[in-house]
Amino acid sequence: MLSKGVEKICRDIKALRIQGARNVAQSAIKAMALQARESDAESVEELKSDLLVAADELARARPTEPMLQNSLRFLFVEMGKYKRKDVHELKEILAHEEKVLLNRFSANASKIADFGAQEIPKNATILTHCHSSTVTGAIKRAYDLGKNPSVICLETRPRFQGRITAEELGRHGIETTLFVDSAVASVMREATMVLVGADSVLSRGDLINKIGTLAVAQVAYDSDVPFLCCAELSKFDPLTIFGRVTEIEERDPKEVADPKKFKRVKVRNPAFDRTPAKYISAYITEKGVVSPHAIATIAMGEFSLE
Ligand code: RUB
Repeated sequence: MLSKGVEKICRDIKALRIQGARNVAQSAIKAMALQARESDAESVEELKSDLLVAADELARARPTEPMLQNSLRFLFVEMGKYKRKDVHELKEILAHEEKVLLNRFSANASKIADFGAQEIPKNATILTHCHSSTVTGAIKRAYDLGKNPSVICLETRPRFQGRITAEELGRHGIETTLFVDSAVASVMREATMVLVGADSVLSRGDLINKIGTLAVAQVAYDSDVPFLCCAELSKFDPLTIFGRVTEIEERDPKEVADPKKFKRVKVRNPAFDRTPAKYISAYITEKGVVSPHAIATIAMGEFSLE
């Protein structure tokens, strides 16, 4: 049976109370450990079936998140490596693997912050879109190293995650300015570089990220402003190598406009868009700065398809 705690985490992910690919993946791993702790299964088979139900619910809470799916897959692969004796032992394995994965997430975020900070020139103005914990980590690291960055945040309609970025960076002491999304073409000339996060990285090096990222990338390209993406390699979607087409999540139109006020208007709310590799100068990963054309090879070396 699904634990109440896991049900709540799924609801919070769907409602964007937990947002950003990394936070979603971290919460899902914590949810799996919670499911194991709270399960009253009496046999290993029962516990495994509880865990599969939880993993399925979590994976479906945000379908466009390879980091979530890869992390859940990793958990089951690791669990399969142990010779299980009883329910108690399996629960301990889950608790141990939760720690391993969470530590890996934070170590990788820290490495990307280091590589990202290296890429940020002194006194740079960085334009960013939405809220990526990986991007804010890199900008804060650059600031802590005395590079004096300033930041242009786009608000990111309809849920305004850009405001979360602006507030977080402002609190850190970084000079931050908030703009509406449609100011991107006007304000790009003030930017030294663009830094965005990733939800999914595809086999040809294309990027899936918050809706509006493609427009930012095209404007950056036309303005000769480098467009870099901070992405842990677990954002890579291995199934795109075999031709899987990434489906873009369409969220409730109510997030955009109240349907009662727009009775004869169809409102749509795609959550993400795809930025082709040709607009992307480089990916900043935990292994270093990588060209979009090399990212699939490097990512595939990092994790298996089991
Ligand atoms: C968030 C978003 C972020 C990526 C990367 O969208 O597009 O850029 O998820 O974030 P939403 P991170 O708010 O819909 O989840 O670097 O924290 O993984």
